[in-house]
Amino acid sequence: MITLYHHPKTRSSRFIFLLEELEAPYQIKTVTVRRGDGSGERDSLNPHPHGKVPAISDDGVTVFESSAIALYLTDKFPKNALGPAIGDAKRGAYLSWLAYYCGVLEPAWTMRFLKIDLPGGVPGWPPADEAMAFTFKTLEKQPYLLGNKFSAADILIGTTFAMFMGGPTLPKTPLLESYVKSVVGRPAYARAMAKDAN
Ligand SMILES: N[C@@H](CCC(=O)N[C@@H](CS)C(=O)NCC(=O)O)C(=O)O
Repeated sequence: MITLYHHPKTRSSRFIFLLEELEAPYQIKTVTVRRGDGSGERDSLNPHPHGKVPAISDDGVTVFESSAIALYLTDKFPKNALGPAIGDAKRGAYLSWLAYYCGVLEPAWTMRFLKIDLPGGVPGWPPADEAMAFTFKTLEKQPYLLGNKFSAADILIGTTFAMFMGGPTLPKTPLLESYVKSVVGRPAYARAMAKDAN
C-alpha cells in the first residue's frame, strides 16, 4: 500500500492523479507544510527530508522528489502503461522528460518567476524561453511528450502548464490549451481533484 504525503492544491495533488491513473492501492496522509507567506509548518509525520510534499512511503521505503516518485510508481504499477518499461524504445524519452522536468523546467521557471536573468554563462539549465521552445516544438509534432501515448511525464508537465497558463510566465496559446485540455480532461484527473478537495 502506497502512502502519499500530501497537502491540498500543491505539487502532491498531481500524485493523486497519477495513482488514480495507475489504479494503485494508496492512502493519502494530509500533512502541514510551510507556506510562502510564512504561515504553516513542517509536519513531523512527513518523511520528506525537507518537510515538502510530495513524498511517498511503500512498505518502509520512502521516495521523494516528483520525478523519482513518478518513475517509482509507474515501474511498480505497470498495468495501465503510464511509463514505458525497461526495454521499451520510449524508455529513454520517458527518463529524459522526467529529468528535464526537475532539472531544467523547474529551475528555469523558478528563475523567471524570481525575475533573475541568467548571465551569459548559464548554470545547468537554459533560460526558460529556450526550454519552453523545446517543449512546445515537441508538442507541435505529437499529442504527448512521448508521442501518441499519455504518460506520467505529461502529468508532471501538463498539470504545471494547467496551473500557470495564461499568467505572466506562460502565455495561453492554442497548442498549450489543447495539450492542457488533453491532460486535465482525463477522468482520473477529475477523481483526483475531488479527493484533493476533501
Ligand atoms: N522539487 C520538489 C518540490 C517540492 C515542493 O517544493 N513542494 C512544495 C509544495 S508545491 C512544498 O512542499 N512546500 C513547503 C516547503 O517548502 O516547506 C518536487 O517536485 O517534488
